[in-house]
Amino acid sequence: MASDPPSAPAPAPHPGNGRRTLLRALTGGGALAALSLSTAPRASAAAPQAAPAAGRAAADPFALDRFEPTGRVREYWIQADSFTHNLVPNGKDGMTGDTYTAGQTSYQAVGYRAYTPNWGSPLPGDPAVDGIGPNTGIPGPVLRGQVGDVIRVHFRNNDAHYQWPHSMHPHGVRYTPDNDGGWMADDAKKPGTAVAYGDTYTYTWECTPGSVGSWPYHDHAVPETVPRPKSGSGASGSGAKGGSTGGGGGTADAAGGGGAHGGAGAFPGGGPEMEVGAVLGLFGMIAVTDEQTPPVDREFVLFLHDLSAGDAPALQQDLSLCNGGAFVDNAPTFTAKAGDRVRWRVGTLGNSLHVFHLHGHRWQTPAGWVDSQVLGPATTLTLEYQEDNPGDWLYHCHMPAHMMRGMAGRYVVSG
Ligand SMILES: [Cu+2]
Repeated sequence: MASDPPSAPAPAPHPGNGRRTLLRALTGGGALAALSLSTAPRASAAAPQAAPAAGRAAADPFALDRFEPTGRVREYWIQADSFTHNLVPNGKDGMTGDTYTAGQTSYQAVGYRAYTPNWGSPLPGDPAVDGIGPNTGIPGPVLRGQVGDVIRVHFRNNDAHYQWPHSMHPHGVRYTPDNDGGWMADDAKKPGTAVAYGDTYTYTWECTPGSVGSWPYHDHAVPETVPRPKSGSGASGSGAKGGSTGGGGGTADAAGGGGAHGGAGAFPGGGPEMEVGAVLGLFGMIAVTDEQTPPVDREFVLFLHDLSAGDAPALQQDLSLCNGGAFVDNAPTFTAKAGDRVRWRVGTLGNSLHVFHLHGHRWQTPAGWVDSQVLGPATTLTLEYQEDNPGDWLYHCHMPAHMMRGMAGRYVVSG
């Protein structure tokens, strides 16, 4: 919960074809700085009057990414909760017609939820463009700040099921080592890196000019091993569609190669794993804006991630997920209407490359207009456009195996 309501977005005029527009749809903040440098000549040619990016370091990679505080503190009370989660709640793959029982697609999840102060009670979902989102746990609440703001997260570990230590590690914002949340065996007592079940920790993160964009946050605590069923179960049984666990089958994933813990390809599982909490659901989005961030009518947060029967033995097969849902109508259905200014914040986690593809729409990048973009693990894509194409559209990962395992959803635009 933000102690200061987000101030009204400064209605800076949309900079048309200027440099900033060209930079709007880049992957991540780090990539933004690098790419902006390489594309500056073209952008300058298109808009010679374009002013330097006020408040951001994008134009000059050696410029100081200085934190100049606004005095605003965005305060959140976040809890890691464990719960039973069904990845296919309607029991059906809306694209192929295949059906599933709840027992085949449910597992013990852990997710971040936002609470009232002192973790009193869960906040209601807030789908507004400056809201926290559904707050159902996967993904966690959207944490928001403007340049110069401090994001202060009061974290409590309430993972009653696994009772593992957890943490919160942010990307994109500025933080000191005590606010990093990344556990290392050679400094195992480092504050905030392994918050025990029942314990709390407060993280302080700063929103610098270089923080503008979309960034993941996720569990980065001690490696843990998912408990196995006592006797052989059908968890990675034969015939599971697209299955890659059990050490046998190959996978169509370009990013294969894992396998350190006995699982094949993109889906590990079977031994101690760093970030297994994030695999099971402990992740969310940080959204940082500045005066140049265009106001929008609709904003969608989408995570492309996956879950294997190796990491969630109750599953019948590996699933590829959108915000904790597999297959059309289980993955989120996003809605807009013609004329809306729309922003997507797309993030990824896991071991695979994903290709975010949106039917019926295009967005601008330094390389030109696109309708698909490749994302590696823990990278993000922030894209904006004005909606002009009513219809019942698909969004999906364009890696065919991922789409078949569930990484597809609807985007419905009314006229
Ligand atoms: Cu994919």
